[in-house]
Amino acid sequence: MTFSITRRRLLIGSAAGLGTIGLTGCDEVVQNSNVENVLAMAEKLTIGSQRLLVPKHELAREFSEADISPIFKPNGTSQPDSEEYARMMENGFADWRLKIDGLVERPVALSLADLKRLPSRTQITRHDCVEGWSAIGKWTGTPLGALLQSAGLKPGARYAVFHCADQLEQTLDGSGTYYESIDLIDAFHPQTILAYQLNGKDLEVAHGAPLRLRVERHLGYKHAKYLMRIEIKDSFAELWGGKGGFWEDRGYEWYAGI
Ligand SMILES: Nc1nc2c(c(=O)[nH]1)N[C@H]1C(S)=C(S)[C@@H](COP(=O)(O)O)O[C@H]1N2
Ligand SMILES: [Mo]
Repeated sequence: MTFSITRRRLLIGSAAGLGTIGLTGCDEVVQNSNVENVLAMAEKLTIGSQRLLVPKHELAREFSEADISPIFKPNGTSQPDSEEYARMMENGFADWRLKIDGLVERPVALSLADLKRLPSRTQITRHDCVEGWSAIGKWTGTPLGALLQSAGLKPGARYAVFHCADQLEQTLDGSGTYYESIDLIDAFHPQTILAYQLNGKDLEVAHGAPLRLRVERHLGYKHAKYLMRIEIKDSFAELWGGKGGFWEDRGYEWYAGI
């Protein structure tokens, strides 16, 4: 059962290749000292006031099919306006690739079909936007932890940065591009998934097609849509406004725990 898998078990055994991603059998893989270092660092991150209040792997509430909202309001970008995105959309995202790079042993570029072949998780959760609305939806996607485990974290890895396809603000230097970041504790949380389905259907463009982050226990703006690249970093201080996200650079909290 997925819930019983601890972060330690997920982190140990990063030597596995993509084909062998599975949420069992980690114990058979030789322990990797780099990964143990990462674990030690990640442990330190728990020393935040919110983290002392919320056990790190406590699950967000999950609902039943009957609770699913009839309408899930799209918010923020409802369609990235770049030509590149339009071209990918036209052929059903067959040419889209999710890059995972930065502080990883094995950078990868995954197609939607690759992601769909991997073990998935489905969860019915409530999305809370700071603008004052909520909606319950059923999300299906690939657990992020398993992907990072497969890519292999390098020493110094502390954050996953999500680069999106949309520019929410048109600026010449690209600083208006939507991006987000989470720490490794949230990256390895069992409900943190890269979702390609909402309510049993491929994601609509308005909800972030072809892939968006679900990081339950966090406010809506952390759930980056239109994912293009996940960059593993030791710090986000040098990136754009330095606060770890498009909205964070404009004053929102980085740790948007609910
Ligand atoms: N790339 C991108 N991701 C984004 C946004 C956005 O504008 N661009 N808006 C955020 C906000 S504020 C919310 S509430 C949710 C909305 O998700 P939805 O459109 O599926 O309802 O996406 C978040 N992720
Ligand atoms: Mo939001």
